[in-house]
Amino acid sequence: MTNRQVADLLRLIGDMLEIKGEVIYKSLAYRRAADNIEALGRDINELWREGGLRDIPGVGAALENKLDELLGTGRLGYYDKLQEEIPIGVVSLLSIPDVGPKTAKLLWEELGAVSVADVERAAREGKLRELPGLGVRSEQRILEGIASLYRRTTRIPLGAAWPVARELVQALRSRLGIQMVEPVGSLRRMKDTVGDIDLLVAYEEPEQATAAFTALPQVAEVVSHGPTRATVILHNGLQVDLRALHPERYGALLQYFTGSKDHNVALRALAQRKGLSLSEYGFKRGEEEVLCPREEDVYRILGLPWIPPELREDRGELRAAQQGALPELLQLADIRGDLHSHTNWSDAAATLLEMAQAAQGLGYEYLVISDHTQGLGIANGLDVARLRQQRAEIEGLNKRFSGFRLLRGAEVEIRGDGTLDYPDEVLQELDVVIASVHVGLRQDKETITARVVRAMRNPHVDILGHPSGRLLGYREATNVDLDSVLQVAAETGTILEVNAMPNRLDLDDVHIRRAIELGVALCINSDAHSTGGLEVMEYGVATARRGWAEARHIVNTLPVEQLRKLLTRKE
Ligand code: DGT
Ligand code: CA
Ligand code: CA
Ligand code: ZN
Repeated sequence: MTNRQVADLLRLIGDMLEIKGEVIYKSLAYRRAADNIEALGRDINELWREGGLRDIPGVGAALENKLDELLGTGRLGYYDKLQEEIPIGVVSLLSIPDVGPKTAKLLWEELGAVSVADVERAAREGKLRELPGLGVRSEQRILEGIASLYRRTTRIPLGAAWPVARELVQALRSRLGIQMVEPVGSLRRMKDTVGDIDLLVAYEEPEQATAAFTALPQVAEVVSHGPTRATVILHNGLQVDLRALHPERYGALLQYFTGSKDHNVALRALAQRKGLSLSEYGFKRGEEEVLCPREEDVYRILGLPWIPPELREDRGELRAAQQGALPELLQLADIRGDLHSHTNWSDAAATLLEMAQAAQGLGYEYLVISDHTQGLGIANGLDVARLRQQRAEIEGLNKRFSGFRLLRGAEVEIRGDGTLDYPDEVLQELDVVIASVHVGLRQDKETITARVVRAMRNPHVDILGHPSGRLLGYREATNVDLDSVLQVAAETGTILEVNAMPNRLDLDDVHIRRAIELGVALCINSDAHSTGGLEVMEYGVATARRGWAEARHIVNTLPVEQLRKLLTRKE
């Protein structure tokens, strides 16, 4: 289980206890522990193996026992018991503004409501006003709350959804020997956030597949279940839609459910111009059916090459396909190294050697160590003396490696006025300088843009880290004018980072594409704060693919000597 999953489960328990009517401090304790686990910055499983769970603020003996059970077995008896008392759907009522635990309990006990939709229906029928303590006004407020909830939509970061989908796909494969099962929808298109997890299965007996799916141990609640489709909520709160069908139509349905809607609309229009009609079941020419067992068939019948899912956003991919001008997209295997990582010299968990070994394990030829600098006190940033000590240790380690090297770098703070946190003579000693903004994020557009541009004009700055500063689902991008940043990057030869952390994915796909058009060099970095953190590279690569990136656009596909030459081009 990931930290996020553990945290979500603890929050869920907090909510359930509140609905149950337990004393409030119990719920608060679970929520506090959840926040601290999410903010841990290292893998809770590692901490657990080291016996260090009690180091997490808010985790005492009782919670330690529960976490021990959860991390060891993947299950929690306490939660299972709570679930028998309170359906997960009742907890989901708390997401309605103005509905607290007492009201949720009331709606459930009096009206049997186990979903937001149930409450909406009851409110429209005027049933809420009848309940004790509620009235016409509260009924109205709850309806308004539901409307605002639908507008707000909480989306899930790709990096949180993908491992869950992979696990489900594997479970279906091993249970039924189902071979044709794939994530579809925005997940297959590798969008930075997804609304839900969509899965598609081809099986001779579709009903068996949907039944097997709803019986998976990951499933907490079955929302709906028919012969060819099912919608469930998992223990971690994620919603999964599954469609199952006979294999002969798999290609057409795979294409349809991958989307996007806009891509599909454009594809159907193209079919119509060719005298065909295209639906999720395949093509029709008049009354004659043309089945598509493979997805390639759909595109082939329209005279097109297969289009990678990441490009299917109706952003010119059909025209490019018609002209034979689709990009040869970057692949994870093209990546030769990682240009941004942290160690226990600043705010991360692993040692230099551990990070180097993990990078070698991924087949990398190089890893840049880029710890935070002195100005970022909360991250234990390095002053110049410690930076030089670290450098000596890196040089010592490099003598022991063959076919791999650590590069000396730093993630240097861009101060409020655009000056950097180390003097130029120190920056010049480093192989790689990443300049990043971590504080003063709320400056107005003009100020923050001038600040970033000033840093980019420093000849020692190689890379601008996480350029927009967004944190998905948590913080909007800063006011920085990315168009100006892209222009200056092109002009100065500054490399822009695609930060692969699942809550960043920054630059995003749209700006990656724009950067490539302007001839700006890009790199994709994990920004790892633990050895496992290196593995998020795949999400950065996926985002770059959505921005039409080829290997030649990404500098960390270069062998180390060519990379080092490139890194001196500004100086
Ligand atoms: P999401 O879940 O908001 O991240 O986005 P999607 O793209 O996964 O959307 P979702 O889950 O509603 O539907 C999955 C796919 O099914 C979608 O990408 C295309 C197809 N689809 C769903 N509804 C429609 C529709 O009304 N028209 C067309 N053409 N395709 C649809
Ligand atoms: Ca979806
Ligand atoms: Ca869906
Ligand atoms: Zn960093």
